[in-house]
Amino acid sequence: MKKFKLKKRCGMCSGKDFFEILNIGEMPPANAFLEKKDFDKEESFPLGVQLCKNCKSLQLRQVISPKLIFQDYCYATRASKPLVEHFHRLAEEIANNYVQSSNDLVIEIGSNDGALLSKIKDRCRVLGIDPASNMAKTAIQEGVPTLVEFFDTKLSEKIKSEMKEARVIVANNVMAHIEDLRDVFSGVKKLLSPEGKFIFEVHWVGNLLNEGGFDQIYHEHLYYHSLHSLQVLLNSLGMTVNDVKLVPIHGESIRVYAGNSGTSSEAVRKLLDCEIEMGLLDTKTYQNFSKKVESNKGKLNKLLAKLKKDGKKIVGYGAPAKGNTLLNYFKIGPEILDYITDTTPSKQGKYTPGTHILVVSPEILLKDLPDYALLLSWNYADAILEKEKELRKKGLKFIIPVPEVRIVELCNDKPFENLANFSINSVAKAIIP
Ligand code: JHZ
Ligand code: ZN
Repeated sequence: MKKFKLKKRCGMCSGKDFFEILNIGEMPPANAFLEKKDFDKEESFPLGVQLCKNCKSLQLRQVISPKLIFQDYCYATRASKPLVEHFHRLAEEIANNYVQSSNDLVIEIGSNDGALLSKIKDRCRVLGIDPASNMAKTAIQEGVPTLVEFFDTKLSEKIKSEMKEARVIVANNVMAHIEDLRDVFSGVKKLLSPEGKFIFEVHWVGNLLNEGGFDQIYHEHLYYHSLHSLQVLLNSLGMTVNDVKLVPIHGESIRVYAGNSGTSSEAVRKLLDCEIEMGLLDTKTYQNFSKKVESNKGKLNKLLAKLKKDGKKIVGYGAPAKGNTLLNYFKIGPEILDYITDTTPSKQGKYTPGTHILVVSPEILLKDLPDYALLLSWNYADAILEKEKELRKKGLKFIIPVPEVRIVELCNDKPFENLANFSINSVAKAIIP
């Protein structure tokens, strides 16, 4: 099996000319948490993003074999309560708006531990598809039939012959991960009924550029999509983007509703206009983004160095995949962070890829009471700050690295009870040395 290759052509338009945007350097796959005994076997691969000169799609320069990354996968949807709630809301929407009879089929590509489908499995036929056998096992235990496979056109034909057409195909946080997106979209088109809906969420490149969420760049994410780039591909296959929503998950994602029929809504036109206004089709916007990342790196490293010099104890909070881009690129290791807490059982007791910081269960925080927690799962900041108010009352301060480096502490004049719906800014106090 060839582990890694450099891309020669753009996967969206087949263009051959690129601008280099950001070079992260070498790092291991972001979800390859490892045991101490495996440190010397760890493999790193180059990581950098480029912009296609022709279609302006932001993409990785290199592709790691998907088998290497996804067959044994440690990311579990169920470990993040806000994410589960988000998918449960989507499951409700699908059941209420699209499922008409218990014989209708809802398929999920990249179904992970089955968190979404388990919510609608009693209302229609469901089928999960995911190459990670460990995650599929959990899904099956939860009553979600799951095929341990990579989805492609060939598999879509097999499913169609055995189960008939799908009323809904849902795919969240996987369309950035697939090199041959044309083949996958073609498979979706074939498998979807004429009035069926293809509903998928991807992290939005507008958020990456605007909010500086550069840590979304890692080997799993081959593309950083805009609605423009997705629409060109879907239209070229005879599909229509019927509707779109910006959803506040992973920073900001776009949820696309596409189909084999119908027209495009006003929201589609508005988001396309907004992408043009934001400069998402303009090379300069991407070059400015890489400067912003460098400045963020300087600020965070300076802050952490100062806190360490002052004798403060700092830990990491959350060990998301994106956190490993930040830690590796900013060169933050165990000399800065004593450990990182994470709710995912399969990450606990292991070490972060590349930087080798121990991941432990969050219970340790109450006993240990560090001074600062670097919030690597910044996308759930509001929920986490609310959840950890006892710790914050005891003096733990959170450092939020994205989009701007900020320290968040409780303001004395704010009663803790009123924090349920606060936004980060309402209690944030920036102390940048
Ligand atoms: P989270 C994943 O990336 C992986 P990650 C994937 N490649 C992808 O495309 C993106 O999503 C979009 C922990 N946690 O969801 C659980 C706590 O410890 O931001 C998770 O390990 N305490 C498919 O990994 C991590 O943080 C908490 O209270 O960047 C969050 O990972 C909460 C809420 C989470 O995705
Ligand atoms: Zn292109």
